[in-house]
Amino acid sequence: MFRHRWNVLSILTAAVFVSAALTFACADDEDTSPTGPSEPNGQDEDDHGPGEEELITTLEITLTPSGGGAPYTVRWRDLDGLGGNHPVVDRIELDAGTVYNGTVRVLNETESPPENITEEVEEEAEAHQFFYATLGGFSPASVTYADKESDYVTNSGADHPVGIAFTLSVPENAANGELRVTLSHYDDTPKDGVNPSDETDIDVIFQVFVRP
Ligand SMILES: [Ca+2]
Repeated sequence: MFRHRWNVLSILTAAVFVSAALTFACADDEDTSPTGPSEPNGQDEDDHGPGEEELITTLEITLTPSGGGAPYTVRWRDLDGLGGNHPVVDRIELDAGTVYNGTVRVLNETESPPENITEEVEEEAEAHQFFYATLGGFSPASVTYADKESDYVTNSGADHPVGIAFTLSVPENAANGELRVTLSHYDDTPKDGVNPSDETDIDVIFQVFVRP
């Protein structure tokens, strides 16, 4: 009898611990701020409202030297979404002393054919913005926006950048480092063109190799 009761208590105790662990896991998942201390972890699982939740498996950047040259495409790809297998990430290789015209695309490659989610970002240009951070030895490089909301939608109010098109300037003193790309989604936070939202659709880091 005592043994049986102890077993029930053990199960209840275990259930409490499992429940607590799940609660912590959920709290961690919500911390996807691009400026926060959390590790970049790809797409989050926030509910963007009915019909708006999209899986982003792939972020693709195409860079073309502004002085001429072939376009160059790199991909961050995580086909099974958050968790599971690690993302497969191309290394970005650039030349010092070069300016690149850049574009970004986000895709859901679990669909066939792949769904181009960039089109939804364009349709909701006033509620989205890509942010680019140059990190480590690559921090002398800089990204400036090369688009506006009015390029994609009939704009109301201030005409903020969206960041689907951008210019990447790699000066002579830029070295190896990282490029972090985040896509902010503005549901509750007002978009001001400068500050990221507390809601992040995707958050990825590329290693960057700079040829001197
Ligand atoms: Ca994964």
